[in-house]
Amino acid sequence: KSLLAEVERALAKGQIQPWFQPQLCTSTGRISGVEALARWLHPERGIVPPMEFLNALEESGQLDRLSEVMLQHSLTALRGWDATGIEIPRVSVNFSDVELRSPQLVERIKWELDRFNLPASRLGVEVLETVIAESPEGVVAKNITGLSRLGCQVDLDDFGTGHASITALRRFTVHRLKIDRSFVTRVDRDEEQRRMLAAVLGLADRLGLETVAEGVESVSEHALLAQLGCDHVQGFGIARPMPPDQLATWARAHA
Ligand code: G
Ligand code: G
Ligand code: NA
Ligand code: MN
Repeated sequence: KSLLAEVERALAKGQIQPWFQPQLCTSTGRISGVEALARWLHPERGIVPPMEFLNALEESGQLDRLSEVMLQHSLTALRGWDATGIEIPRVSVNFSDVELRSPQLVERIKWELDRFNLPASRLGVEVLETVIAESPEGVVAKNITGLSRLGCQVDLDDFGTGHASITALRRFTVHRLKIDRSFVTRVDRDEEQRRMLAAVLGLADRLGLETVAEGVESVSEHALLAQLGCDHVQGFGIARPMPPDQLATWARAHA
């Protein structure tokens, strides 16, 4: 049987769900948000990472079904954390370029937020830097502006690898740059790497954008990022992505 048929069945059965990875504010040390990352909880194969099924869904034009599931599970998790007094300011969901070209995107997200009775400020949207590098005008820009007007925070993912121009950064209403893992790795041990990172953080600062470092794997990387003025940190060194109940336990212990 084909991978696609299997993925579709898994989606329908609820086997594909978000896990959540926390982001910490470097100045307060508190949780500033969580990123929702798709996981296929396969009955035989265990946890299947998104790289193994995203392509199949994209090729068959079904990424919108994934984001529907991701959005619904993420907002459900947020309501659950709220109900038990765990402060998670925001959950961020990844949207692919395909979805960012959907004319119904903003309406769909607004409808889900209303249905869950959550303000748009509780939802973050992660878009790849390549998305704004490719299409500075048209429906993608309209959607990003629309989401921003709605009150969602827009994060530019994998920043530094996607060749977005400074002009595009200004034209699109993005709020935060997620600095790609490749700029963060070994930053505590490599002077050249540190200069690159400082340059990216300087650029973000001048443009009035907040920064999130991805792939923070050690205490010394975390400390250096804080020292260099990076606003938020995310990575295995803080916590791995985890299911909602584990995230709750982690957040409680961390508070
Ligand atoms: O979680 P992991 O490191 O395996 O994720 C690998 C890639 O898959 C990352 O680039 C991440 O942005 C992407 N990804 C994870 N979940 C989703 C999702 O729900 N939708 C989309 N479009 N991409 C996702
Ligand atoms: O492209 P995106 O930023 O969405 O990718 C997020 C992916 O990166 C997640 O799937 C997550 O599993 C992975 N990830 C998160 N933190 C770390 C880390 O500290 N090191 C590495 N190697 N991968 C990480
Ligand atoms: Na992401
Ligand atoms: Mn990224």
